[in-house]
Amino acid sequence: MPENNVISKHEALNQWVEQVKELCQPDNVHWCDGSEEENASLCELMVQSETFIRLNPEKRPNSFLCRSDPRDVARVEDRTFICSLDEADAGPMNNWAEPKAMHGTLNGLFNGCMKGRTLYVIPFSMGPIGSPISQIGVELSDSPYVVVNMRIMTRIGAKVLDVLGEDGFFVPCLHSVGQPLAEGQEDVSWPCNPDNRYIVHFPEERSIFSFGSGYGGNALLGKKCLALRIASCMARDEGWLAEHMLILGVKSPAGETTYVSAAFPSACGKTNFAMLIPPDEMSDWKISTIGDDIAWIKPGADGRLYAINPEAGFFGVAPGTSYDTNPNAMDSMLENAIFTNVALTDDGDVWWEEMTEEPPAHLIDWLGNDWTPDCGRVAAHPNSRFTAPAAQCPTIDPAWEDPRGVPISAFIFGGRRMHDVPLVYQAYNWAHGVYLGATMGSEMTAAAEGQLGAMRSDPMAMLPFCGYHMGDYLNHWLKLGKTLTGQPRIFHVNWFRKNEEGKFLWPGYGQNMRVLKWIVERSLDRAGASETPIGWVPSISDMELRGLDMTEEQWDELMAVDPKRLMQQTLSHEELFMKLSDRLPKELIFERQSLVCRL
Ligand code: O2Y
Ligand code: MN
Repeated sequence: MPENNVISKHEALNQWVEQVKELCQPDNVHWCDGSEEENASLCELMVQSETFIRLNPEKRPNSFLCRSDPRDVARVEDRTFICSLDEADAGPMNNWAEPKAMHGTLNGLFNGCMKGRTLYVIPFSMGPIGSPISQIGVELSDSPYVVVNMRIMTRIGAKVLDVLGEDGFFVPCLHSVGQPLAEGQEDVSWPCNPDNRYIVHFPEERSIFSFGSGYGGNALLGKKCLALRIASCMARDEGWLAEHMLILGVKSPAGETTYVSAAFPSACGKTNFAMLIPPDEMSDWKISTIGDDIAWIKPGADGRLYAINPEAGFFGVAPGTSYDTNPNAMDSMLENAIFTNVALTDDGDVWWEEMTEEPPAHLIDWLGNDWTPDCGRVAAHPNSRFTAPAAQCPTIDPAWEDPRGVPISAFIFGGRRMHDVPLVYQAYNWAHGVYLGATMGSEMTAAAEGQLGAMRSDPMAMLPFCGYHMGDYLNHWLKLGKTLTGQPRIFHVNWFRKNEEGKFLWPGYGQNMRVLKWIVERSLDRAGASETPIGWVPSISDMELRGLDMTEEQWDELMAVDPKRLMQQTLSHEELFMKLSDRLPKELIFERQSLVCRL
């Protein structure tokens, strides 16, 4: 590792690093400066240890493939804990453990857990360095894979320590793969401890501990742990929003950019939507990307909401991503990218399902085995990922690092719903919009746990990511809305409706631009709509459908609402409402009653 001059003047941080060193007993401590040289040296170290495979530099410069332990391939919701002082504050949707007892458990686990390894100190900023909306974290990790991924996903290094100064606030994040090495013991390529995983948040302390996993959201602690679970608690206490939302800009032919933020449950195409390319007939409209997963949103002095993307990269699902579905994502990962659990081609590049129409004749699959198209197995793991710098995205918005954030004109909620839910509709007002967000959900895909096709209720796509009681969270949304003079309009979309033959009624992808245009124009009071029991809906004449081969009958089928079925659906929210009943805002019960009456 190259020598560096990273020196922290922050007494509390230095003391904490000393304490962790005593407890975890690493062989070395390295303070990360975030430099190119440091990154190159860590990548080379991982090539030597066979954690990384260097990809063909002519095809994919400065990029690496990594294969995880097959037992460590995704977030682990059942091992994720919110340790609030009062169990009731964690709410019924989170796993809770008593904080003192959990600290005891963690102390036992972390004791000596870094023997034979290096402890990396990773100061990171969520959001542009120095923005008033940004937050600083420091992750202590024994995984070099975490360092190089955090370097893409956040802003790391000495410049963060400069902002932190002598007494700035930071969120301490302690991570270990949980596999110490005895004297002389050889390491494995992906150390982890799958039988002993703990992803733990202490909301009052604003601290995070993660043990036993090296993968994604379990280990890159700036993402789901800090930017959503801990930040949602900060946002509640300080009057802002930390949301599982993409942010995009829509530039009209007149050159006016309107920003919208959208929440979809995990694996519902957020990255594709954030980088959408309009269809040919609408090529005078442009989409720009601020972020694909998380939004931090604060009220401005003018009564509007302003959003930043706290992240600096994309940790996107690889399978299904292609030059057909998302050319901008494909271009974002042309170089300086890390691929986890995808397949390796014979010429040293990567491949995954649906990347190309024809699969290569031979691959090495995500488990390191030979693979051929007829072998009956997938080549890439369904949750395999690319880590790519946001700055490499061709549609990245010029204001994506503006420390003030961008003004939000509309919120969009959506899910994967095969039946009943129309393509798009607009809430009557803020409280109705919060009700739509609260009651949103998705039908489970094969990749998700649970019964195929069953509805999973996922309020505002925050079910796995809200660091406190969901009833309090919805109340926070309602309260915040009342303070705004420039409330964003709220919409619900469903790209996934099917007809009786099981065929999609809407083409999706770039064609979603047509829906976005209506949403943006409604937000600016420039588009028509009809009032219906569910909200404002576009008539066929309100939508730009030029070039899309869609008949009036097909449009009606796409937008149809069967009052009986909708009533059933509305009543099925009872389960969620009962779960939250002790803290469910009365306004939402009122919204439900009003909907029932309208139906
Ligand atoms: O499986 C993981 O650890 C990644 S989960 C993830 C990654 C990027 C963006 N969103 C998600 C999610 O689960 O919502
Ligand atoms: Mn996500």
